[in-house]
Amino acid sequence: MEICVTKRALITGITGQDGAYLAALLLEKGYEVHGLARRSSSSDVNLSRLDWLGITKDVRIVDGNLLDLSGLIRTLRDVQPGEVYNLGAQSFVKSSWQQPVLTGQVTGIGVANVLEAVRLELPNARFYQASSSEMYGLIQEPMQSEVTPFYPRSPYAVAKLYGHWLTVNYRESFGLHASSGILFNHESPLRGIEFVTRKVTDGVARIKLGLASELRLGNIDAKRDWGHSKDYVRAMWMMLQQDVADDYVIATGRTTTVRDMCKIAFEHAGLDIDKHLVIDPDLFRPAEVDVLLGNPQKAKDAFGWEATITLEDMIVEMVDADLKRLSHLKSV
Ligand code: NDP
Ligand code: GDR
Repeated sequence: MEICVTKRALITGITGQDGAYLAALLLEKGYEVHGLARRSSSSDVNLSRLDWLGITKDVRIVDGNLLDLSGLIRTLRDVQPGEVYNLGAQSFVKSSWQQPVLTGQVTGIGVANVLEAVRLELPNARFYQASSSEMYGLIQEPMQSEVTPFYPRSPYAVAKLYGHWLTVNYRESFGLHASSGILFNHESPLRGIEFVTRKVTDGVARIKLGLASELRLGNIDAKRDWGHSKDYVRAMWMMLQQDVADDYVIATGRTTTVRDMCKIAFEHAGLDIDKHLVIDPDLFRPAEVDVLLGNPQKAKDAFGWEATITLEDMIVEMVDADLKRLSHLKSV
């Protein structure tokens, strides 16, 4: 294992899925890890994912918000990180139609705030932006790479596109070491319950335990290129270890329908999908991204990154984790 004792990182969005896995990876590598997190009225900060990974006590939480530029500047001044990972966002695509302005502010302008704070306070720090395959949207090409044109299909994707191009622009305008990772969907047992993989694995676990009888989904013909968050946070770190900053697609190179992903979960639990899956028109989106399939060749050539965890293994891990999590509620 590589140890770099002098390295210090700041992660925005540390309480989210990727923030937690990235924090664990950096701690393993000997980093001092600081995480920006916002407080809520019910708890100081949502530490449940860091708790799940057993790393809460090893991470230093800084109170802050992506909307507050002065707070970000002060945080960078106090923490002096060598690497800044901007993972914070309103990240649920469907919510972005309900909250387009908030999504624009947090997911778009939030990037400008972090980039400004880096430019003004720590221009030598390395910066990572969490860009998204959603930016491709209504794509024209069968496989998406760094040179595929973008056509965003949701307020979320429009906001991400702003953050992506601003990252490119700050690299070109000010010489910042700023990289944008165009990451395709990635999941884990720490995935938010509103996203389709976790909704499915949680739903299957509930049906198996007798706590529910059906699972309601929207468009199950949509296709996604799904990988595991653990693999994808490794790519973020690798990007910032390169001498020259650049943009990279991170994907598995395989696409699967929501329907086939569901089948893996139902089969693992020994359940008949046809008896439980219900299609609910209310769950369809105002505009859909029908198919995503990424080409990660550039990242493989530049720093040897490849996905190591298959969709099947990941869904099985997620179903088992949800069964364990819910077992105390089992109906008798
Ligand atoms: P999550 O939704 O799990 O985490 C989002 C994080 O952002 C949470 O820590 C949340 O904090 C924080 N956050 C939200 N609003 C603010 C704010 N105003 N100020 C500070 N922090 C805020 O997302 P993931 O971990 O799945 O994704 C990480 C990043 O990668 C996101 O930017 C996402 O858009 C992007 N991405 C994700 C992909 C995926 O498949 N997972 C693929 C491509 C890109 P809180 O806990 O308080 O809500
Ligand atoms: P996505 O992920 O929108 O791709 O964004 P999500 O899991 O929400 O949807 C994937 C596909 O499944 C279809 N679907 C459903 N989705 C949800 N959430 N709930 C349902 O009931 C349902 N039924 C069908 C959706 O229509 C869609 O086609 C994720 C987020 O993590 C973004 O932040 C990230 O940028 C992209 O992945 C890459």
